[in-house]
Amino acid sequence: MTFFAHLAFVHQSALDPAGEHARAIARLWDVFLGITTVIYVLVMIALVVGLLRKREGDASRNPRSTYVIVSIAGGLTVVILFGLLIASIFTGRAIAERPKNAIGITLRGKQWWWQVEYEAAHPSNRILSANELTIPVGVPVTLHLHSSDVIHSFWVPGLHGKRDLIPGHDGSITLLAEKPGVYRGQCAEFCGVQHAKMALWVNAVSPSDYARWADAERTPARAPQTEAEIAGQQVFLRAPCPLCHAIRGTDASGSTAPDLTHLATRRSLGAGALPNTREALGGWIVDAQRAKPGCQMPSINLRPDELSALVDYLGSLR
Ligand code: HEC
Ligand SMILES: [Cu+2]
Repeated sequence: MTFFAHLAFVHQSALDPAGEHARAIARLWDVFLGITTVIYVLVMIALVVGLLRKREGDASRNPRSTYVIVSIAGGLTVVILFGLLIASIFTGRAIAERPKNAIGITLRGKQWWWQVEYEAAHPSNRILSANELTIPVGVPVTLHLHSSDVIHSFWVPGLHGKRDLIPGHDGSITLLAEKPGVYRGQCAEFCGVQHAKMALWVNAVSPSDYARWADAERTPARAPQTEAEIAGQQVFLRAPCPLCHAIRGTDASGSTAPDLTHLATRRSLGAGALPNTREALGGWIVDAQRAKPGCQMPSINLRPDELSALVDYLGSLR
């Protein structure tokens, strides 16, 4: 990856809000930063003035006026801290709203990736994916958070604050994207050796693009077309891959690993471990343990011709 492509791949910022909730949090941050900056500057000025006076041996001030100044400063501190407390409470309220008729998505934290399941009344309308969410702009989306193993924490700073995923405990968080864009996030609670490689992305798109995306995502995997793709599908089904992975429309229905039905539409492999390119995909399959040591996918031995066909096949799963 070039430097700038890499920068785009890893960029995320809580100071660049694009969601209603993130905006409320960023505003609170601005208030805190503004007020504490003014206080810091005033304290530094007072310190310098005090030091200069002391050096000049100014003994003319009486202890009484010092007492008054300290009392006023103490009183102001209480008032300001109280004001900041109130501002925090209001922000907490603003971001705690749970709108009805939100799109529901179940998000499961796993060591070390995110399983994404769009809820639907009929099972065949469910969308299964990994490490990437697509949501419509202006529509609330409620994520139901679960963990399959240890505590993880969902954090997409452009859209909202953090929310933990705790085993045996149902949590939720509602996102509302205000403008189209790609918002990166990551696990924000140490969850084991590959915690740092547990990123996710939220693609916010227009409602019509969202509907188109959801239709495409619901359809089973594209059938292999070329000779290489057909051979690659055979490799996939004969190798141990289906034990863990599903590709809807084939016999592969493993459920402990990312659903690969539309793998080629994702931007990363291994929750941000690698960009989703042909070379990286080949490298990941034969040696996932090198790209993400300790991850739950074994490195798999394949002949070069098998690997090439398999990568052709997986690369065609748009
Ligand atoms: C023992 C279970 C297991 C087997 C067998 C297995 N995988 Fe995986 N695979 C995983 C897990 C778990 C992950 C997620 C790892 C992570 O991101 O930490 C994964 C991730 C992947 C990814 C990245 C998906 C994404 O969206 O990030 C691809 C592609 C993949 N596997 C392909 C394969 C292929 C091809 C085979 C067979 C040659 C295979 N896997 C065999 C468990 C398995
Ligand atoms: Cu983590």
